[in-house]
Amino acid sequence: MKDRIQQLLSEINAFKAQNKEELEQFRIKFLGKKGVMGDLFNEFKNVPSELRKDVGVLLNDLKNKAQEAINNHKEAFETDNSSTQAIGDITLPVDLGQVGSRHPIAIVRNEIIDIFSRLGFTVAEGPEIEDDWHNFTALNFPLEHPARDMQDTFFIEKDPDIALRTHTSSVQVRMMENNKPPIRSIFPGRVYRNEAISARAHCFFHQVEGLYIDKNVSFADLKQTLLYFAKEMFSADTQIRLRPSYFPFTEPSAEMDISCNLCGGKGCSFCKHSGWVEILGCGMVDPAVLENCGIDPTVYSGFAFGMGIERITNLRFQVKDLRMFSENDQRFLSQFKSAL
Ligand code: 2U9
Repeated sequence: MKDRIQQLLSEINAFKAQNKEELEQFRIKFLGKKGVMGDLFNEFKNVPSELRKDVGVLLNDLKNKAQEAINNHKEAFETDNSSTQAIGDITLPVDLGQVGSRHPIAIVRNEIIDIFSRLGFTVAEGPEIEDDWHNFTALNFPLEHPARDMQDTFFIEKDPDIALRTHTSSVQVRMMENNKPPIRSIFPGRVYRNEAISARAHCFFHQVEGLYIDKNVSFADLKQTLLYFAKEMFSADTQIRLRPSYFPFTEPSAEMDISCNLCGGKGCSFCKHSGWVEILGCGMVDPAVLENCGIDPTVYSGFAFGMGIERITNLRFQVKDLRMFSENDQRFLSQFKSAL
């Protein structure tokens, strides 16, 4: 029996658990109900009386050693949380847990800001709750314009009218009122419209608008700036085309298409087989708007443009349903980790 005790003692001294499971196996083997110590104490009953004292001391010593080994491991595991994985192997990959990612709208907004920064545009922001002057009147919206209707705009107060801004053009008005040309800025932000929520519409969305006012700014400057933007945002072989349009605040006005970035302009279901997709509106700032904002239209001219960030994001990432952007669903959001 003494030999057996010696052998078990060596085993205890050499014991090193790699994890909590191994430690528990060790505890069960030595101190568990049907463990080694139980067996030995049973056998102890048959030890001749002249040896009992010595064997008893050895047995108690063995039991204490086993308990001591368990206590030491427990302490080590408690101070080192990674020990559930392994003690000592520092080459194992670290578990970083859940790392967040930027929202796709923020990724695209930042890219747009980067591109225009390279052309010298600064970034300006303004209030989301606006008065009638900055959201409508200064921008040449006639009194009977449908955007002024309760059905289209979220009014907070009436007479004087206060509303959630319907575009970031209101920030452009503030920029012109408070600064002298040259002005070269972009205006990112959230805007609100009273729409029934569906895959294609929401009661809020995000815009980036832009403004360049100086002496001799021409439509050629507008075209070249927006061509540069399209090539940087999509690909170097992207082409643009401008179609005449109408906005109260620009004259002349245009809508800009890019060659479809999915089929390369050959025609596909995304571009409805036209080879072109609309991405923004633009134009030369109406002289009456310049005057409203305290800028002399006989000295200065300028261009402006506006785009929905959701639309640009759809083109970049093929997100089909607008609601995905505001549902906060991890299965959707975590797909943009690598796009940062
Ligand atoms: C001032 C003068 C001119 C901004 C412009 C557009 C054309 C335009 C839409 C694009 C998609 C809004 O997000 S959208 O629905 N915008 O088409 N925006 S020109 O022109 C301005 C703005 C402010 C003082």
